[in-house]
Amino acid sequence: MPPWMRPVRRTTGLGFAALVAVSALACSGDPDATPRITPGTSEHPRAVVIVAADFEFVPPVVDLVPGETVVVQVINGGLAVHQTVFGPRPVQEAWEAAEAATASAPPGPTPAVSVAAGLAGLRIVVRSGERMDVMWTVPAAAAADDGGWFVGCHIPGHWAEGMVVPVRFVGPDGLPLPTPGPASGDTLRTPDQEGGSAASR
Ligand SMILES: [Cu+2]
Repeated sequence: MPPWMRPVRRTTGLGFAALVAVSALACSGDPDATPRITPGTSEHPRAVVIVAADFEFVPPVVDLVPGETVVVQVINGGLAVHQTVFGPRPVQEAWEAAEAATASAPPGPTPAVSVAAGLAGLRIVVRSGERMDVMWTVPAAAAADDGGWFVGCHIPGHWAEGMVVPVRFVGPDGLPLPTPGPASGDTLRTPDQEGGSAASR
């Protein structure tokens, strides 16, 4: 083996070890393992990074502290246009219905759509390969909304493909807050309610 190859091989080995360590952390799935959150403020907003792919979000759960100010950083690592809509079920349902009308739109920029005032939530649309940063203050009473909050993509078909992750509200102490029960009259199903498969609506 020529000498110049050795550093490469050693680097590869270290990289694998590091990857295993990261995977073990990522797979723990224990809510108590959530790193302690220091709530963001308007002067020092906390970064909340979400990667959109075709067709899923990372991370699988988004932690937020009610009342904190964050900078939501959405990175679109996919080929399609994606969006993050933060909000409770009525907000998700409003955008799903509004954007369904664009399903047959010709290729090009996302058509302008809107929902009723009060149902907008926080919606960030990001094109392939781009990143959008938006400063936002989480509503202080958000954790009390029936059915919980979600981060979803409502480009037609994307929610059903699995582009929805739950929000886990946590207190300033880093411990998850009690989750309210399911909302009555839900019309929008999350993939986990469909037995983990892509929903068909
Ligand atoms: Cu999407």
